[in-house]
Amino acid sequence: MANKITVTNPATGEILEELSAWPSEEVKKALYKGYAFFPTWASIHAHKRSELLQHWAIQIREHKDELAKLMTKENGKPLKESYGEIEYAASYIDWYAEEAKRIYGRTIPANTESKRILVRKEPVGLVAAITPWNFPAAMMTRKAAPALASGCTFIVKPASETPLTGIRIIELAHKAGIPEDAIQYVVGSGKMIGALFTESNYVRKITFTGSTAVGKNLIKGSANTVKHVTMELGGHAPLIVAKDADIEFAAEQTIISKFRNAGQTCVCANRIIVHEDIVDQFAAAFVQRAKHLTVGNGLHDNIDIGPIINEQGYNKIKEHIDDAKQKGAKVLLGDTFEADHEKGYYFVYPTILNEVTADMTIMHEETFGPVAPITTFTNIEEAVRLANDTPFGLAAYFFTNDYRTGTYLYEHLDYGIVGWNDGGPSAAHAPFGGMKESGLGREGGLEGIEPYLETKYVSIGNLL
Ligand code: TXE
Repeated sequence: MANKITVTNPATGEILEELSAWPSEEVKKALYKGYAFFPTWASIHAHKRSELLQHWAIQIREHKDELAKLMTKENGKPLKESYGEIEYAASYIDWYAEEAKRIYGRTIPANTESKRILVRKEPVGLVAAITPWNFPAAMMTRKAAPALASGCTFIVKPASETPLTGIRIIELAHKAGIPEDAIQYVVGSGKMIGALFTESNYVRKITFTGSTAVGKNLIKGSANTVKHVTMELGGHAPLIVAKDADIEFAAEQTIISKFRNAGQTCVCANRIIVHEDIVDQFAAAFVQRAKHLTVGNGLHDNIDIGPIINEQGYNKIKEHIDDAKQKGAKVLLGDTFEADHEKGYYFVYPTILNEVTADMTIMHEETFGPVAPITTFTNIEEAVRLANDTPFGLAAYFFTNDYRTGTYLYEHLDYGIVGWNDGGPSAAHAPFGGMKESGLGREGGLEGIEPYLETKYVSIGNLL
């Protein structure tokens, strides 16, 4: 039913909860509340806001067992990854609790004795966020924490597949003492709520993580009221293994980058580009590790790869594998599935494809699944050409122990995040985000608070 959001466990198909989608009048009321409360929240001094954020992080950590289980139930990821994400989510709050106290202005020397010029940083206003299902906690806190830290009020629509973790985290914000109108959630379809958010004059900023197609719509929708936008969209990460790389280390890191969250991450390695002289050695080391990865219900012990989020995601993964096989790719591992369309669960075993070529869909579209396509290069310029041959520009990885090759690569890769001998570079204290069609703006680090601030210049005259 359109007015119900049915949350299921993707590992079993079991219904976890049915939430009522909010009628548009309720969503509008919530937007008004956030708008009306903004001046109050913005005027609370920075040290107090910082303290409230710290209490929120404490609440999240105190409830980590409950939150991690809830996340694994609704998203499917292995419990150990859910625990990791809860800590990662709290780390954004830690970071922005500190940054709240470091929002500085400037004074500019005037060109006459009778004037003074000040530059102030002020919060933009009510921020509306739309978050995805692949990281139900961290994608929310990395938007909410800088918003609240800077003095903005915040409202979020969590992904319909995984709203429960996000809702619980917001309840914990209230429990920590953050006023209810400063941070709110709404429940409903992305399309309906997205339109209400973009049309609303109360909202000054939209922040979104999700598909490039939806991101483009939100940018268009925001144009009418000239809202600020931060967009963290799809990726198609290349992972280059140079001839001189430590092959065992590169294989180990590729496992982390590729198979975390069943390959359903925007930064996961999607195109593995290996020097032709070492491809057999690398592929053997990679397969050797991948074949030990266990697949199953993330709540069970020792599971490495959980289910795919839904049938749509599963079908896309299958199509990419079938297309690659038809066009001549060799299956080194996997191409194995366990699905029950009636019950509604979908598992894909780690799959490694070799001899992948540029004409295959998997080389052009984000697969969002545990599938690793391998292709080769002959010289480093060709590796860069292959890596940059995409409209996306989120994350790229390379493995080399040669500093000249490494320097050439990080200078020439058109990506917002580059991992050199590092398959997992994300951190709350670093600016995360993409170039080209992977997005606008950065989240995390010093850069992550700027998009929530306006710059006001005050010129004071007649002082003599
Ligand atoms: O994304 P959507 P989906 C990519 C990935 C994946 C594909 C589709 O390739 O296979 O997108 O996933 C809300 N207006 N990523 O369909 O639809 C939706 O309710 C406003 C990459 O799940 O973009 C959810 O809250 N909002 C990505 C959020 O948008 C709308 C993470 C994301 O869902 C909307 C997720 C609309 N018209 C998918 N339609 C990443 N960057 O990590 C949906 N939504």
